[in-house]
Order: sequence, then C-alpha cells, then structure tokens
Amino acid sequence: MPTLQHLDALEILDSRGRPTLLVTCQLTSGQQARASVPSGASTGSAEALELRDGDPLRYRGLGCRRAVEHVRGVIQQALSGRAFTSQQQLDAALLELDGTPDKSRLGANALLGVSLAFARACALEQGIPLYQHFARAAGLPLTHLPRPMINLFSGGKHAGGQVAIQDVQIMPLTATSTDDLLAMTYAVFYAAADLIRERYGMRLLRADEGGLAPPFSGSEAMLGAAVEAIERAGFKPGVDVALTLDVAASHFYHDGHYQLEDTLLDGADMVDQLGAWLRQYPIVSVEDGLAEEDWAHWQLFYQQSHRQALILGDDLLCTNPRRIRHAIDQQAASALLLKVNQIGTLTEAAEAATLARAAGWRVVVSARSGETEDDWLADLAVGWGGDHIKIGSITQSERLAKYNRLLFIEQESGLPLRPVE
Ligand code: 2PG
Ligand code: MG
Repeated sequence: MPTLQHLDALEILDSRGRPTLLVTCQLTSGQQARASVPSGASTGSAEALELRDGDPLRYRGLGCRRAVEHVRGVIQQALSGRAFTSQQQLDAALLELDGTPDKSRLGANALLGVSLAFARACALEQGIPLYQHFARAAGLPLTHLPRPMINLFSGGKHAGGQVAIQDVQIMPLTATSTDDLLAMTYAVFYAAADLIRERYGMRLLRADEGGLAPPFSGSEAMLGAAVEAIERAGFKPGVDVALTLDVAASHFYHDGHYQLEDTLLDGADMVDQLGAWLRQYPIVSVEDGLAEEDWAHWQLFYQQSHRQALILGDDLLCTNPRRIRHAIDQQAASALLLKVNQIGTLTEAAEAATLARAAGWRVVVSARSGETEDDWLADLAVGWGGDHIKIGSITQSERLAKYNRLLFIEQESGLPLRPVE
C-alpha cells in the first residue's frame, strides 16, 4: 500500500512564461515522482480556482508561491506518513483538506500537482508505465491510442483575437498509426505555412499552442485556408483529413449576442452559422460552438447537427460532473473535452469521463494553452481510453513532449490507433 512520505513543490514557468507548479511526491518505498500543472487562457467560468498570488509587481499577479506553500505546508503536514490504498483515497483527503467547492482555499493547481505526482509515484512503485497504471486504477482495459485533433490555425484568445474562432484543427482520418498521422499532419502544416507566406507575406508566426496565426480577414478565410492546405498537401478534405473546430464562443458572446467579427448574431443565427459551416467544410467536431450559459442554443445545435459532428463541450462543461449530468439530461452535447485542471483532481476527472461514456458520449482529453514539458497527458489519454487527444500544433516542445510520448507508447504497447467510425 503506497505510503506518502514527503511532498515538495517548486514554482516553474509554463509555455507562456507564466508561473505554474512542479510537485514532487516521495513514497516510503523510496519511489519519487514529479508532475507539473498546466494552465488555460480561454477558461470557462465554472473551472476550479487556480490559485495565484495577486502581487501586481511579480509576474503581474500570476505568481504561484502561495500554492507552492500550501503543498509544502498544510498538504504535506496532513498527508505525510499516511497510507492510501487508491488514488480516490488520496484525492478525497485533498478535497477534505481544501473544503471548498471550487478548491479556492488551497488552489486547484496545488491539489492537481499532488494528485498527479502521487499517481506517477504509484506507477513507479508497481513498476509499470503510467498509462497502464491509469488504466488499471480506472478498471479499464487498454484498447487503443487516441486519434489526435491537431491545431493548424489559431485565433481568439490564443492569437490576439484577429479572428473570432479560436482553433481550426485537423484530424487525419486515413492514418492507421500515430506515426502515420504525424507525418500527414506535417505535410498539411507546412502546406499551410507556404500558403500563408504567399498570401500574407509572412514567415511562420505562431500562437500560444503553436498554430499559425496570420491576419485572416475572418473565420471563413481561416476555414477556407485549412481546406486549401489539406489539398495542397495532396489529401482529399473530408476523406483523408477532416477539420475540427474550437469556436470558444463564450469569448465573443456579450448580452445575448455573438460578435463574429463584423457581424452580430443572436443565438439562433449562431446555430444557423454553425450549420452552414458544417455543410460547407469537412468539419467532424465543433467545440464550444455556443457560449457556456446559452443552454437553449446548445440544445438547438445538438438537435440539428449531432448526426454530422461531435457537439463537444469545453467551457460548457468544465470537466465538472454536475454540469455534465445537466448537459446529458438537456441533450445539449455529445462529447466531453476533459481537462483535469478544470476540476482539480484525477478522481473527479475520472468521474466526469465515466459519466460521459455512460451517456454514449466521446471523450477528448485535452492539454491547456499554457503547458510544460511534462508528458503525463499522453499516458492519461491512453490509460483512460480517450477517443481523441487535443494537444496543440506539432511545433513547440511543450506540445511535442506529448506527441513524442504517444509515439513511444505506440511502439511499446503495440496498441492500434482509434479507428474512424
Ligand atoms: C481550449 C484550451 C485548449 P485554454 O479552449 O480548449 O486549446 O484553451 O487552455 O486556453 O482554455
Ligand atoms: Mg476549448
């Protein structure tokens, strides 16, 4: 039975240069593991609280020294010397210690760092890879590798808002391995880079997740360029390579209206607009097509479009079992974007995934726009049987750490890539 001996934490920097946490967990068996915590920019308002120091003179208030102190102080004092038979027990102890519904006392970043580092230490203690540990702890068989949705173009909060839509991603359909899939992605990404250079006279300028972010005239131009890039790379749009979107509509929604560049749309118009894009472009998944509180139009969009594309909830659901239950009851979505730091512990995220699956939804395991070189996300997506994984583009080392880990897992496990339905 794993007994926790010591916890430590350090403030480190993420891919945007903002502070985050690296947590070290040592067990009495001598096994020691580290894990670092990601951070979003385009956040949902129901996310658990990421504790920041608020000192405007240091990292513009974004310092994480208080969260670090919570790990080294109150959490370490309460948990060290205790044996935990499962991840659930450890996470329950963390939740009890925090005592708030949104983890605002100790910080969701502090709790998640401990939750993850403990999981990794337990995998080491059993002498198995982390993805196997995640599968075993969840009682799930290892069946496949997730089929990635990969960032090509960025707008919205990840690219200074030059276009409303946040991410246009590609999903290679004909690839039968992660290895093939990344080679196809490379072809499309650099075809897109050539196109941007010709059209906008720009060298590669990349957004927060490594996507290309030229000054598109609007969302349509971004979608059109994605289709052109697929064709230029020698693939058939919708047959070889499909598109997936993160509209992130909460971030251009005010007072009941969507400001889609120069056009102001009400909820019904926005649903029509999404439907028109689905007819015109080879889109197989739409994330946050509507704002996080616009439940009525999520329902309308679901009714009209769930046969053509995944109706994927990110800001809508915030990996929160209560919100997911509501969305299932309301028939507002058909897929969960799972981000463990939105909820704060592995156990609660697992509950979210189980709920989604029981409703027949797909699960897309996702990175954040602020990431570190840590690669646990790849193990989590494989271990929990994620249908898809969303990491960002195939540039920038904080993204590549996860893609490269998937390649390694593919070779080590021999698992197949999830087939396309
Ligand atoms: C999203 C994520 C990842 P952020 O909106 O899905 O792309 O962004 O981490 O900024 O919330
Ligand atoms: Mg999103």
